[in-house]
Amino acid sequence: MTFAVTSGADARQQYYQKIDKKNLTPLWEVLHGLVPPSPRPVVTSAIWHYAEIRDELMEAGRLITAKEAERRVLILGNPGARGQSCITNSLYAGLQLILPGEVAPAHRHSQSALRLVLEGEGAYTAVDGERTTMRHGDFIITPSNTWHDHGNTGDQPVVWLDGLDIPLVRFFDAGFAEKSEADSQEEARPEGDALARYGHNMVPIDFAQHSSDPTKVFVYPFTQTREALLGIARMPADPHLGHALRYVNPATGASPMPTIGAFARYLPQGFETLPYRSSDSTIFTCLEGEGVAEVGDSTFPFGENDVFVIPSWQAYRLQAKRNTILFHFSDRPVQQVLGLWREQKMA
Ligand code: GTQ
Repeated sequence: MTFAVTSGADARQQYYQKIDKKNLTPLWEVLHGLVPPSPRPVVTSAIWHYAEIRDELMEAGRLITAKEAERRVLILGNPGARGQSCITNSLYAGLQLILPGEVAPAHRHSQSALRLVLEGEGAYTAVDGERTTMRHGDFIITPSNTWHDHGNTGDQPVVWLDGLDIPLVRFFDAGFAEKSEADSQEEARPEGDALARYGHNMVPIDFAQHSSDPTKVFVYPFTQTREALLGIARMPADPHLGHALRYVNPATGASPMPTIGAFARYLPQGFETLPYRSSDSTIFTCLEGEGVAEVGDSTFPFGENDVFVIPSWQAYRLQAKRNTILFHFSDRPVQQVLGLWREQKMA
């Protein structure tokens, strides 16, 4: 026996209005949006040219102190998700300025953060009682719930890129934060201690770590990254990626922090990647050189310290006009552990 559907569009609309009062909605009106054949990111591709925003950042330095602001940061807000303080659906990025003599007071939060130093020397980040001096291109992390403060003991403004998993933690409603009573942490270990203990392909003799724990190494000096990239460049590059490396927790091989993956690439002058896409929306920064990113209908020429974002599953190509080093970060380790991550290397 079959049941004939007799009612038309009006009857359906009346029905939808009626059930809405009981917080019910029909799946069949939204199914294809909920379960799309491939990702339909809300965020768009975009670029921030450092030379065009540096003046605004320095102006913020005349309007508010780092201490008053707690963190003097201009958020890089994705134009497709205005007002949501995110650069991708899952990640946040901003440019942080700290002027000579200033401190950004100690606090901790469940959100994980990375820093990539763009301009200036003489600042430090302290993580759980150990300071590290910040130099151009250094990749520094403050894993979930670690105490951290920043200071500038030099004579130049220092700027770095902040990358945090703020939207991801917001999605889970799992955000906790607290301020320290002291602005700056007491030094518990001398600078370089963590790198010496954990960062030389060795770990303390009785040390064991779970694969999802963050790394004890909290600075990845650019001198080492650069040396590694140039070292592998004596062999042929991957046609889709160039010379590409991934930052790891050296004790486990996993991502330095469980929620944010970080990567570095070297593209020799004249190198052009073949089109590539992956399901992790990705934030790129150019540390050295210059080039062009082609994504969809957009062409983004980029130079040193420029930041650009490629949404999930949008094919892109990179061309290097000079020898170019790129840093990038994304939520890839989260997608991988959930079995969601995909990539496609295209012809
Ligand atoms: O340095 O702790 O850009 O808590 C945003 C939130 C930086 C930080 C940001 C933060 C921080």
